[in-house]
Amino acid sequence: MATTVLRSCNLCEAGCGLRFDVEGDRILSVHPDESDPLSQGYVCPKGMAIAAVHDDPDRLRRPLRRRPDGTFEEIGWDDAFELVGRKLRRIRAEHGADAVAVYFGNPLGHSYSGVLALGAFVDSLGTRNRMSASSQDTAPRFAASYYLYGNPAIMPVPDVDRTDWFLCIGANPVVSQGSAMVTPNIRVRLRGIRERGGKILVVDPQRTETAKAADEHVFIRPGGDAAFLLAMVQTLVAEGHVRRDVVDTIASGWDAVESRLAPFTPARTQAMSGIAPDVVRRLAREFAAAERGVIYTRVGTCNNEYGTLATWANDLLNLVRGRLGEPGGAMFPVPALDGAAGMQMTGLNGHGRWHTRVRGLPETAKDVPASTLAEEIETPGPGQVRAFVSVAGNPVLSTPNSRRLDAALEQLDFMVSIDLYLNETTRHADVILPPCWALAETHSEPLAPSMSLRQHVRCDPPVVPKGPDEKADWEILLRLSEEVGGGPTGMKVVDRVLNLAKRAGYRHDPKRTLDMLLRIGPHGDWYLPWKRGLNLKRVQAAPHGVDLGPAPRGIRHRLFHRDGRVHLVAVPILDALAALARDLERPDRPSDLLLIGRRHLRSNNSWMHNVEALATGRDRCVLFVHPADAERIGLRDSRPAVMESRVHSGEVPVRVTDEVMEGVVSLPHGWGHGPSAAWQQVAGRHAGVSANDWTDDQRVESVVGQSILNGVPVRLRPAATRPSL
Ligand SMILES: Nc1nc2c(c(=O)[nH]1)N[C@H]1C(S)=C(S)[C@@H](COP(=O)(O)OP(=O)(O)OC[C@H]3O[C@@H](n4cnc5c(=O)[nH]c(N)nc54)[C@H](O)[C@@H]3O)O[C@H]1N2
Ligand SMILES: Nc1nc2c(c(=O)[nH]1)N[C@H]1C(S)=C(S)[C@@H](COP(=O)(O)OP(=O)(O)OC[C@H]3O[C@@H](n4cnc5c(=O)[nH]c(N)nc54)[C@H](O)[C@@H]3O)O[C@H]1N2
Ligand code: SF4
Ligand SMILES: [Mo]
Repeated sequence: MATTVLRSCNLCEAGCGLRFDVEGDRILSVHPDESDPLSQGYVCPKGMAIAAVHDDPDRLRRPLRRRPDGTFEEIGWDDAFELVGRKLRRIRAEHGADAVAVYFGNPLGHSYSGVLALGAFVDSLGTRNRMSASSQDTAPRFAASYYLYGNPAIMPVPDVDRTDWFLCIGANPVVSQGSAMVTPNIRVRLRGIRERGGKILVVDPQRTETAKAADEHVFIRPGGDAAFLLAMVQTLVAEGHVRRDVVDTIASGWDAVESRLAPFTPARTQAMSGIAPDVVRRLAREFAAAERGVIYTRVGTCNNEYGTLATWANDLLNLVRGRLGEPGGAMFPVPALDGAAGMQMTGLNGHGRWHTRVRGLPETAKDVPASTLAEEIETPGPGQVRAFVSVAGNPVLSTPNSRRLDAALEQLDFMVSIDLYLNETTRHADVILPPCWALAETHSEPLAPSMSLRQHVRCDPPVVPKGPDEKADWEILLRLSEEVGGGPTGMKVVDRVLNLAKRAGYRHDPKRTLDMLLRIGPHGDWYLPWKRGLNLKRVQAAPHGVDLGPAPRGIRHRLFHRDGRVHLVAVPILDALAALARDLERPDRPSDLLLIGRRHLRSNNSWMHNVEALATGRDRCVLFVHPADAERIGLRDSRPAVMESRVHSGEVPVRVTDEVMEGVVSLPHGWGHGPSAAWQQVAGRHAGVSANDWTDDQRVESVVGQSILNGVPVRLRPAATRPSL
C-alpha cells in the first residue's frame, strides 16, 4: 500500500520540504511539499531527482575489494570490516596515528548521525591528519568567527527577509539556494526586498543569475574582496559614518584596527579589486544611509588568497554600521542543536594549535587543509601518510591540483572509502564500504539550523526501509571506530563503559544522542517533565518540525569570548592586514587570465552527474571567455582551447560570453568523470574536464591555508583545429 512521507531534502542547506509517495522500498513519486513553512513549495531540480539516486543501478550496494589488476569484487561486510580494521591497526601501530589520514566531504555535513560517528571515529583513531571539504569552502569563515566571536560555528546570517539594502558578494544564492544562510526559494525573498522598496547589489566577477535578479551588479577582480571591503570600511571612517556608540559597546580593539586602515583607500585598492574609487565610495555611502542594510560574503570570497581577512572585513562593515544582531542586518540564531557548544565540547573550537608536517599549514577546528594530502603521502619521514580513509567526499575532483593527488593515492599502503559510488577518488580504494542511501535513515540537519533566520528543528523518518544487508554511514563508522579500539563517542572512558554495556546487550543508537543533545540544548527540556522544552519525541511528533521563532536581536547571546565582546584584534588578522597592505603595491601580471568557478542549478559539486535528468541537455562543463579576450587570443565559440596553469595544461571547450568579466575565465568544478565511466554510465557520457586539474595546491589562503580555487592564473591558446564540438 502506498504511503506518503514528508521529509526535508538532505542535498543542501536549504532543506526544502519534499513529499514522497512510497510503496515498500519503491519511491513512486516526489513532489514539492507546498505546506512546508520554510520552502513553501520550492524545490530545485536536484531535489526533484533525488529518487533517481535511490534507484540508480550504478549505486553500490555491497562492499567491494580491489583486485591487483584494478578491478573490483564484492565481499561480505564482516570480511571487509576485518580487513580494514587489521590494516588500519597495523599501520597505526607501525607508523603512528598521523600515518592514517581522513577526508570527509560535503554530504556528511547533512547527516547528524554521520557527523557524530565521524567525530568518534577520528578521535578513536587519534590522527591529526583530518581533512575535509571545509578547506575548499568555509575554513576562512570559521577562522573569522573564531577570532571575532570566540567560536567557529557562530555565523552571522543576513536577514534577507527584513533588509532594505542587500549587498551580496562572492555568492550566487539564486543557484546555490544560500550558503551559510538557509534561504530556500531565495528568488521570492529577493523579490520581497524590491517590493519593500529596497535594493539588491551583487559584487561578482560573473554576471550570475543572482546578479541578473539584482538592481546593480559590479564586476570585481577575483581575489579583490578584502581590498574592496577594507576600502568600504576606510571610506566609512573617513566620512564619519562609524557608529562608535555601537562599536565601543559590543566590541574591543577598534582603535588598533582603525589605525591600520589608512592604506586601504578606494584609490589604492582599485588595482586589486578592479572597482573604481567613486563606486566604492557610493556603495559605502548607500550602506551608511540604509536603515536596514546588510553585507554578505560567501564561497567566492573565501576561496582566495585573503579569504579570512575578507570575511572578517565583511563582519567589520556590518559592525561599524550597527548591523550585527539588528533586524534587517546580520542575525545570530540560537539553534536547537547547538553546533557551537558542540565544537567547544569536542575540542573543535580553535585554530593554529598544530600544523601540518610538510608545509606547516595550521589546523582550523581540528581540520588541516586538504591541499596538503598529496604531499603528506609523497614525502618520506616520520608521520608520512600511508593509509587514507575517505568518507562521502571526492577530493580527486574537489581539491586543488587533483592530478597530483590522483597519482599520490596509488602510493598508499591502504585506502578505504565510505561512499555510494565508484568514482574518481574511490577507484583508488582497496576497500569500498557503501552506506545505505540517506533516504533509508532518520534525517535531521546537524549544521544548517545554526544558519537559519527562522529557528527551527526537524527530525524526519526514513522514506524507504533499510535492507537487511544495508548499513548506514554511522553504523560503518561506528564499526571502524571499534576496530581501532574506540566506540560510539571517541571519548576513551565513555567508550570503554559503552563497549562493556554492549556485551550486556546495549545497542548504540544515534537517535539517543540526538535526543540528549536536544534536551540539553538551548531549547531543551533538560529532562524535566514539567518543562515545555524540546526532546526528540516532541520534534518527531511535528511533521514539519518545531518552529522556535525568529533569531533574537542582539549578539551577546552568541559570544563565546569570556568578556562577552566581539574581538577585533587577533594576531593572524593583523598579520593578514599588513600582508595585504604590502600586496596592494604588487605589480599586476596582465598576461594572465584568472580562472574562477561557477555552480549550476542541476549540479551538486562532483556527484549526481549519474542522474540522467540532471546530466543531459546543453553541455555545461565549458569555459566562459569574455569576447574581448577571445578576440585577442583568437578563440572561437564552441571550439576547444588549450588552458595552461602552473600545474596543468589541457583542452577545454570554450563559450564566448560577456557574462564573465574581461580578464576572467570560468569553469564549473566537479566534472572530469572520464576515469569513472566504467562504473557510472551516465556521468561517463557527460564526462567534462575537472577545473581542479588547473588549480594549484601550493598557493593557499594566508590565514587558514584554504585552497585558492578562484583567481588561478592561466593562459589560453586555440587548440589544434578539429571539427566543431
Ligand atoms: N574548483 C572548485 N573546487 C571546489 C569548489 C569550487 O567552488 N571550485 N567548491 C568546493 C566546495 S564548496 C565543496 S563543499 C567541495 C565538495 O567536495 P567533496 O565534499 O569532496 O565532494 P562532493 O562532490 O560533495 O562528493 C560527495 C561524495 O559523497 C558521496 N555521497 C553522497 N551522499 C553520500 C552519503 O550519504 N554517504 C556517503 N558515505 N557518501 C555519499 C558521493 O558519491 C561523492 O563521492 O568541493 C569544493 N571544490
Ligand atoms: N545547484 C547547486 N547548489 C549548490 C551546490 C552545487 O554544487 N550546485 N553546492 C552547495 C555548496 S557545497 C556550497 S558551499 C554552496 C555555495 O554557494 P555560494 O556561496 O552561493 O557559492 P557559488 O554559487 O559557488 O557562488 C560563488 C560566486 O563567487 C564568484 N566569485 C569567484 N571568485 C570570486 C572572487 O574572488 N570575489 C568575488 N566577490 N566573487 C567571486 C563566482 O563567480 C560565483 O558567482 O552552494 C551549495 N548549493
Ligand atoms: S535547493 Fe534543491 S538540493 Fe537544496 S534542499 Fe532544496 S531541493 Fe534539495
Ligand atoms: Mo560547499
